[in-house]
Amino acid sequence: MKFKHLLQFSVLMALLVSGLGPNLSAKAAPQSEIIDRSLTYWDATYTGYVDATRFEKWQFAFGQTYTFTITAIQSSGNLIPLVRLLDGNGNEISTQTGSLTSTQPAGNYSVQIEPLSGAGTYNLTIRQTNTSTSTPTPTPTSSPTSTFTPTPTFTPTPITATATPITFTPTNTPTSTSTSTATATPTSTPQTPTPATLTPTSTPTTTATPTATATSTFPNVSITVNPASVNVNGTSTGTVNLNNPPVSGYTSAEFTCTYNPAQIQVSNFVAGSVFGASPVMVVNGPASGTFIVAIAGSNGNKATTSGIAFTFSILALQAGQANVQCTVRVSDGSDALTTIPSTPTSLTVTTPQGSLAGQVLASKSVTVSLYNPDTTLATSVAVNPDGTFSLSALAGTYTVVASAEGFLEAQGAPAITAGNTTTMQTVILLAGDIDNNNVINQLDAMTIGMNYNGSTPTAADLNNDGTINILDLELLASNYGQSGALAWLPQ
Ligand SMILES: [Ca+2]
Ligand SMILES: [Ca+2]
Repeated sequence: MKFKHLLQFSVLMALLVSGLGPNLSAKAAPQSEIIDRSLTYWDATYTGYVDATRFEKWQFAFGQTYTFTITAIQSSGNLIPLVRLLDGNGNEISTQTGSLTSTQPAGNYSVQIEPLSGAGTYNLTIRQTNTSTSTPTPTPTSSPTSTFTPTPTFTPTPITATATPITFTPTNTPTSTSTSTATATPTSTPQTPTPATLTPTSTPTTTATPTATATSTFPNVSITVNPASVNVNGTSTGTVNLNNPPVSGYTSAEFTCTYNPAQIQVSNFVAGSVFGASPVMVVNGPASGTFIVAIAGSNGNKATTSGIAFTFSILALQAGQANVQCTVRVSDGSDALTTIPSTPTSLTVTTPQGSLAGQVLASKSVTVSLYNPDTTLATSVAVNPDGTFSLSALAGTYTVVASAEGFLEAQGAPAITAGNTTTMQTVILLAGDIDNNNVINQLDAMTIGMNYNGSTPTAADLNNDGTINILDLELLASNYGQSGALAWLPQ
């Protein structure tokens, strides 16, 4: 954690002397007003606003040489900030878009922020980038005070800190049967934060302890989908549960829910029983990824215990994680709505896949390749030593080819269906097509003769023992005259 350092106490005095009047620069457009401001602390974040007619000049002073980086980052609007470093006389030292780094000796300076284009607010920081030769500047060690006239012995806070320590409210509420251990303590460090770089380092995690010894008691909503994973075009049911309503009960609840309409379709909203018999329910939408369900207990019925508020149907359209989240407001009958926490859900949508399996026997290593209808290769796999293989592919019809060097191929056209395994008949490849022209004939035998007792070409070593000889010729001869791919059928 860095601490902010006082840049120079004298800058405040300089400001008092210079007053608040505009200090026009030769760099400014004639019609532009320049607002003087002060840049007093290292690492603090200052906010400002500039447009075509308003520039801001931040004064600061160094008591020694510093290497530093000044950064202006647009925080609203379409502003592209220009950072202009000026010396004590208003002469330009350096100008960069967004950020600049410089080394300057003791003296008075200012940084002028102008729009390169656009207009809007920005966050400005000055950071010391090289402290090796520096005498440490005073370091804040105690809590801030709001007094505007600091003395070197105490430590004011930055004038404007845009990032304040964040207090987290856990959004993942445990389900009704789990221990509520969502005691995520926000790591708001009591030491001086570095505003521009303060990022929450701890995400509140809800540990659903299996050994549930207590039940969450705060009112909340949880959504579940069953099944939690479906294929494209599959369906699931969403259930929205209202948990732990107060004993005095809720008279109604409103669920404003969102989802990605490219991924899922929702429909068929059915009221549950948490509001008792015959609740009155209306549904707005679904449209454009949003629906609103409003349910009120009829004839004085209230939701006093946990239960199902409503269910809905989900049709999966596209693979991925489909989230459904709701903002929930409840009424206790006193004509006011209260928002209660709601835990979103996620439906896993998978692309329908199936498997192809089988066994191919040959004395050489075999590859099984699956081709799409357009003859492009979908996938391929080397068979196991025992000839078995299994591969996965999207549902569809393919051409499957089993091939081995020096062997005629086997070829089939299996259909692969989602979630199923299509098993091919066991096939024995025919040895002898050494030149791979789809026929076993005298030309293949000649290759064995020409390379007799050799080891290459390996296609001629049909029994895969490392030597081309009579044993290979035997294999070839047993299939002599065969041609074409073997028909390979599913079981
Ligand atoms: Ca051949
Ligand atoms: Ca051999």
